[in-house]
Amino acid sequence: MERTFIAIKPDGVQRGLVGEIIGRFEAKGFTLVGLKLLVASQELAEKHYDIHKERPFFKDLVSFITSGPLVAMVWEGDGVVASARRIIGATNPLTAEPGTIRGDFAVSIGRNIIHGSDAIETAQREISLWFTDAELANWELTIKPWLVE
Ligand code: D4T
Repeated sequence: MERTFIAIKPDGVQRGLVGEIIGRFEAKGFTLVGLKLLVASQELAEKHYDIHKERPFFKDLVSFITSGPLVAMVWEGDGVVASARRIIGATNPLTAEPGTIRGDFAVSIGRNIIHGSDAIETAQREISLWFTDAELANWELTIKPWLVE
């Protein structure tokens, strides 16, 4: 079953949007299989954003993401990786569509509230970076027949 890594960044936590964001993924019909609140270490943040290490915003990005608690999650469901990206909206919140999380709650690219894996392979890498196997629950929604034909 497909899984994706979602993180509510320190700005989303500080702004009291944890419940709202989790609610959107729950209401959509995806399954929460991993959840924890933590302050990311410098090492973890640098590994997570390794792909951006040569970019001018890398230092600020790592410093922001380690600046306070974030909520790390793994969500499961058919097509969850691409669907979560649509629920989240464009990287720049000013161009993110209304109805998306960034479109509804953010105005700045450096404070865009939430992260979601951009591809299935990225999701696998990020899930194993942030979670151990023992921290992930294998379970099925009992209402699944009401969600999936
Ligand atoms: P993440 O990875 O946080 O889900 O964001 P995206 O997948 O939507 O966007 P990204 O990888 O291109 O950027 C990662 C992260 O860096 C911040 N950022 C990005 C920034 O501060 N300045 C910039 O110019 C860009 C491109 C925002 C998200």
